[in-house]
Amino acid sequence: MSLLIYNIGLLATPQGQSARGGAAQGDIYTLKDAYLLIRDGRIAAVGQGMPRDYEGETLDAGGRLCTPGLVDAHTHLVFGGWRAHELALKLQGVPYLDILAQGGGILSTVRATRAADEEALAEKALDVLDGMLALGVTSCECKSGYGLDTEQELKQLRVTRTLQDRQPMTLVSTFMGAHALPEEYRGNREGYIDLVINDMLPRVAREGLAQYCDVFCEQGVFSAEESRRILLAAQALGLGAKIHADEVEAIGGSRLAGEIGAVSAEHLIAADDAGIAALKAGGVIACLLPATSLYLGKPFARARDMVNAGVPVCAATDFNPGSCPGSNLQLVMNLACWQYRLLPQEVLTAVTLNAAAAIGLAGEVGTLEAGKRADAVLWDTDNLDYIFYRFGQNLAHTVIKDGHIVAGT
Ligand code: IZC
Ligand code: ZN
Repeated sequence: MSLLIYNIGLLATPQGQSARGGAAQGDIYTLKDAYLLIRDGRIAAVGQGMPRDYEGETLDAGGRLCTPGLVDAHTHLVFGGWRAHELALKLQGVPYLDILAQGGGILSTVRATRAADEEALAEKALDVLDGMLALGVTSCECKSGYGLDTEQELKQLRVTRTLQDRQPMTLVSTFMGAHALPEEYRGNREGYIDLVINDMLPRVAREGLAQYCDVFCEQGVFSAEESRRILLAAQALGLGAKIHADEVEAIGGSRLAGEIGAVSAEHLIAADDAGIAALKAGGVIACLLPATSLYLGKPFARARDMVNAGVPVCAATDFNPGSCPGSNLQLVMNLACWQYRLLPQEVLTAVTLNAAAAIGLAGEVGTLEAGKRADAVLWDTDNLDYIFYRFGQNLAHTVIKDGHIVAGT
């Protein structure tokens, strides 16, 4: 099986198999009048003009821009219900953490997720994945965290596993049992942390249901010390560590991420200089979620300072029913330019190579280079700036996953 995509007006891609920070984050390789030769779902060659003696299927790119397939490194994809009933409260100024403390927010989604069967959860998630694919997203991370007991967390993770066989996108699964304290453990924090560490984590690891473990390290949710215990236990079982850090309050999450060598730290809205230095020292990728800042009416993370400090920055949607009920990574790309003041080249790396690295896929996807999986997007333009300049409609023309056209024409 081969496919030659030719007449690419501009091919633009980061290069390499690991996250890029500092000046290297904006280092994009470009090639005009390019082709992409695909064999058996992988990139066989990238070149200019036409390859010699090619016989096989072809696709005329029509002079369009071609980039790597996008990677969404942070979603809470699988859940029951929505939280539209909280909209009026939010508009009246009730803070996200107050709604949670009153038994709403995440806990509302926990009730709806527990009540849903696996097929209903899967169909709902498939619908979202379809929309993401059409926008050019070819790999995606999915967190659990709406079960909050062993069977229900495993149920959510099993749904994610079945989704891999039901649609083309590459999925990476993250266990997030420490997303909130469930209502039945109110007044018994230790009991729940013990359940996460001694019951959930070993089962998740044994059944191979997740590659990463994430914790919501936040005022009133899990403290830095509790997060440390959970993430160290996860690492001891071979899972990579991720942490929701400094989303609302800086309570030590970014410092902890650096100390334990987390793969990524998420949000970082409130991260200070010491937090940024800790990320740099620990080789942690900053996974920033600007659509959540927009939706919560919060400040935007200090992305420019992070890039300048040499921290590799990734940008993702945070798709979830509470703080970001939208899954449009193209909007995130636009926000990353205008709210973070990152350049198009830096943002392209943030949503491809650095995002791939944040979910352990940098050897496989995230760049257009020989040997990698053939995940690419042809855009409705011939230049890179355009896809960061326009916003509000889908600019992807054709989406290619593992060498197959999966969306567009
Ligand atoms: O359902 O509110 N921040 N977890 C931490 C979320 C947002 C998801 C949610
Ligand atoms: Zn999140």
